[in-house]
Amino acid sequence: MINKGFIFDLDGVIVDTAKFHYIAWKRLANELGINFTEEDNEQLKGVSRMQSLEILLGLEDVQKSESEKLQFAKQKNDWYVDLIGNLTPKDIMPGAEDFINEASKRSIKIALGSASKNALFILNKLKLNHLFDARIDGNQVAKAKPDPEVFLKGAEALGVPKENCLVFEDAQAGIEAAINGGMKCIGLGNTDILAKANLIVSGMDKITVSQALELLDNKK
Ligand code: B16
Ligand code: MG
Repeated sequence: MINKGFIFDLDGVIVDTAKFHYIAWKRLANELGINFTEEDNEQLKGVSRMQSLEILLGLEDVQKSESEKLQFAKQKNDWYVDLIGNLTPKDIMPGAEDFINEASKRSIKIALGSASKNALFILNKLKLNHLFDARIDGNQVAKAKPDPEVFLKGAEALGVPKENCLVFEDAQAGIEAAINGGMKCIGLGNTDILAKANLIVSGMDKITVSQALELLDNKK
């Protein structure tokens, strides 16, 4: 039997933490006098913490020193960690846990491929840690999405050739990372934003493992 792997992004695929990222960035933006909307927040999805800060400051061309930037990123993260402290398994997005369980039962290897440095903290809160054969997060990668590093490391950690791996992503930067790594991907969410994905669905409860495998096996 061919060795196959599914690689899951975390924020926006398994749990909706985007709202908490938004609250924390908005609080920082307010302190800095920067106008920051939910639409602006879309640009931060899947993007690393420091790059997110650069995008936020860039909205109004605000210049800060490197040490100030590190301090702002730490402050935002402290607020964010407070907000996600109450996550429980009830916050798992519909269908995600069942889908991963079913894939495991069918001997598909499961990896996490997240930009977040808080990924393991979140997985533990959701009590999902045990479902993953490999976990690659923002602490293990040097290059952020759309660079494919996080997914290539995921495939390598699973011991599955990258062409036999399927990525599940909610962010444009993540879809591009999968494509840049030569992997097929399923986009979760908005069809306009995720247009480059091989297939787009509105949530993990809208796709079956059989359909995902069909996409992976389709050599086109
Ligand atoms: P942290 P993902 C990403 O997670 C988020 O989508 C993105 O909004 C966030 O800036 C990034 O993680 C870094 O998160 O500040 O917790 O390290 O979607 O790749 O799972
Ligand atoms: Mg995401």
